[in-house]
Amino acid sequence: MLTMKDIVREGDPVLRNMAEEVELPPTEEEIATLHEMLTFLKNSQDEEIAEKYELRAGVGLAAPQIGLPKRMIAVHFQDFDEKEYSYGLFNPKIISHSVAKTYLTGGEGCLSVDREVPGYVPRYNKITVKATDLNKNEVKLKLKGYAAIVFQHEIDHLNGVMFYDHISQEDPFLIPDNTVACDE
Ligand code: NB4
Ligand code: NI
Repeated sequence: MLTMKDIVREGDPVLRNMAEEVELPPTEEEIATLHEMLTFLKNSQDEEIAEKYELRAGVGLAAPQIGLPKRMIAVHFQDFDEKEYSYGLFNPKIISHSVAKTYLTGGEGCLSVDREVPGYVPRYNKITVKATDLNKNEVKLKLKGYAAIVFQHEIDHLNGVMFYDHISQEDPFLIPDNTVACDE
C-alpha cells in the first residue's frame, strides 16, 4: 500500500515537469497503480487506518506525487451537496471553463508540501473535464465549486504547477474581480 514515504516532496524536479500522456489502452500496471492511488485516498480518510499508518488526509493525488511522470490522477471526496466523486483518471483535460473564478476560503495545502502557505488560490468556478477512467471508458465531467477546485489542483500537478504559484505575492488574500468564495 502507498504511505507517506512514497509521496515526493517539493524540491523534486518531477513536481515541476510536464507529465507524459498515457498511451491508451493503459497497461495493467498503470491501472493497478491508479487503483493504489485511489486506495491511498480512501485509507487517508479512514481515521483508524490513517492513524495506524500516519497518513495525511487527502481528497486528490496526482501520479507525479508518487514519482511517476504520467498524466494520471485520483480523486475521492464528497462535495457540499453530498455528491460522491471517486475516480481514477488517465489524461484528464480541461476542455472548457467559466470566466468566473472561485477559491477555498481556508486556502489550500498539498501532500507534497510540508509547510503552510497562507493565501487564496483563485481557480475557475466551472470546468468541463474529458478523460479515460479505470474501466477504459471516456468520461466528460461538468464540475463546479469545490469539485472544480480539487480537479484543477490535481491537473496542475500534471503540468508542474503548485497551488502557491496562483497566490498573489503582493497580497496573498487578494480576491480578484468576478471571483466567488467556496466555503468548506
Ligand atoms: C489536494 C486538495 C487541496 C485543495 C480541501 C481538502 C485535504 C489534499 C490535497 C484542493 C485539493 C492533496 C493532491 C483534505 C480535505 C476534507 C474531507 C473527509 C474525511 C478527511 C478529509 C479532509 F484532507 N484537502 N487535504 N489536501 N494534494 N479537504 N478533507 N475530509 O487533499 O496535494 O495533489 O477525511
Ligand atoms: Ni497537491
